[in-house]
Amino acid sequence: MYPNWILQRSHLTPTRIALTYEQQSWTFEELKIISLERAEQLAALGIEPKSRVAILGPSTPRLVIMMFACMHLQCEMVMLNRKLSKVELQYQIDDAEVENILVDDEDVSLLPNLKKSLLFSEIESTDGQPIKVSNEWTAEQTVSIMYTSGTTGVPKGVRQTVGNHQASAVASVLNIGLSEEDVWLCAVPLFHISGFSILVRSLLYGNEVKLYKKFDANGAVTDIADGRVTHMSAVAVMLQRILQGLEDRGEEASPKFKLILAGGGPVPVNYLERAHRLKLTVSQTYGMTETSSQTATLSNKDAFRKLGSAGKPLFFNRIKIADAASPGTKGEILVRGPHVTPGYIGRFSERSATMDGWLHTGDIGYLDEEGYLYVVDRRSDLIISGGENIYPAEIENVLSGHPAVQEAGVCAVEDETWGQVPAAFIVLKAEATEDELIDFCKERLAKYKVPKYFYLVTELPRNGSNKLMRRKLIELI
Ligand code: S0N
Ligand code: AMP
Ligand code: MG
Ligand code: MG
Ligand code: MG
Repeated sequence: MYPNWILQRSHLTPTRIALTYEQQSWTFEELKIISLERAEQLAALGIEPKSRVAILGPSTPRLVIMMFACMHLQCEMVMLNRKLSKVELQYQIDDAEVENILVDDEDVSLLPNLKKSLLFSEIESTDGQPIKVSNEWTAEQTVSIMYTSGTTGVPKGVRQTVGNHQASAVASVLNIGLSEEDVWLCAVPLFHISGFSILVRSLLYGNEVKLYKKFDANGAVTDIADGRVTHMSAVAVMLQRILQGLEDRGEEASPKFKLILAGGGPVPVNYLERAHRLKLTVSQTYGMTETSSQTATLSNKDAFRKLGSAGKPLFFNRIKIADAASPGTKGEILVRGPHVTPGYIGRFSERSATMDGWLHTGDIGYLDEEGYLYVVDRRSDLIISGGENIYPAEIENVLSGHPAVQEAGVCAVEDETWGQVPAAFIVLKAEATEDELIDFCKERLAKYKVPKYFYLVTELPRNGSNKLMRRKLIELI
């Protein structure tokens, strides 16, 4: 039996603080009451139980309540990334065949069309219709759907079920531990699993979430130095800004602060060393959308002894390196466990996410003699900029659509701020300026995907079978 997490948590610890945002807080019981009311309002507006809805909005309590309301209705929530272009959002909305789009008033202008959308303000001012909310869920039920691209550049909607999320949250706490005073700072987007998994953990553990509308290094440094929060999830660029902030202020992490869970891409070892000097525990984690967050996480006590490692697989999970006969051998990272997605929706719904029960991540890594995972290279050609994934093919597909472009190749360039940024190599067949190409990309791609560098070349490096060799592009600079 899987309980409705919101009802169960409110039943167990009604008066504990669940959520804090700016100067306001809500207990679990308050969140339950408001989210049930919101569910009745959604029902009155025709949102059917178990239907698929897309949700778009900044990280505020309004969004959290809307998500919880959808969870009461057992809807499948397609989490839309606010940074995407209208063209990219349109693709996801079409592919997911959502029945409704719920949008925060603040984000209306980000949406491609308004036909099926409902504003948060409309929902909030509607008279509710009584509904029967189930206090039991099933493991197989899809809670959330997040789009993630593949090597072809075509995004796939990944299902994250009740069973996936619950296994992930339980495995996390078996590694990290829990106390009643724990407060998790959420400054990563709720549309990513990095952020949404914080809400799930809060419901299962009964701990407070301090929510930021957007990442603010200054605020995070204060919260960490004062011990106002005990945990935080971050990507490398956020960690760098926090370290800089602590160093500039001459402060250290409070002894009450327990750890920063750092993931979504590699973390430079030098950040980990700086963190150690600032008494800031950083646990690297290896996880992804397809695994509803962490698969392996370094435990606090190993944080320095195994510097650079993403830790051991969490309790229910297994990690295997393809074709590795002995420790230290590099190969593709394969993952198995109850947190692994059952598969995709939309045009990829027929495709299984696993082979022989293993998720083939495409990432390259090795396990040391003690079974600690080291991730050495990411999945084929994937570019990670500030924790956001970019597949070269997404950009190449767009650029090839420009009338003056004969062909295009994209690869990663190391970047001081973002870790990596995309660079485009272009063979022109007619005249076009860089500004024209940038504008063309901006209309079709999220801003962080627009190449930071454009190089005009006479041909692209290809192998004998005419396949683009992206790793050779960098040599053309
Ligand atoms: C790093 C962030 C916060 C940077 O955003 P910031 O500073 O707020 O930027 P803006 O003010 O919005 O914009 C300013 C300019 O910067 C550009 N820009 C913004 N972000 C990027 C970017 N990523 N790359 C390149 N450029 C960027 C804007 O376009 C703007 O440009 P101008 O000035 O020209 O207009 C922000 O990027 C951020 O929030 N990143 C993190 C996203 C994230 O959470 N990723 C993780 C996704 N992966 C997963 O969820 C799986 C792993 C996972 O679950 C996990 C990950 C981390 C920790 C824990 C876990 C876990 O397992 O639980
Ligand atoms: P996403 O699809 O946004 O969930 O991103 C997951 C991808 O981020 C993984 O497949 C890896 O390529 C990369 N990644 C996550 N954690 C780490 C890590 N600790 N070290 C290196 N790369 C990572
Ligand atoms: Mg992805
Ligand atoms: Mg900023
Ligand atoms: Mg983002």
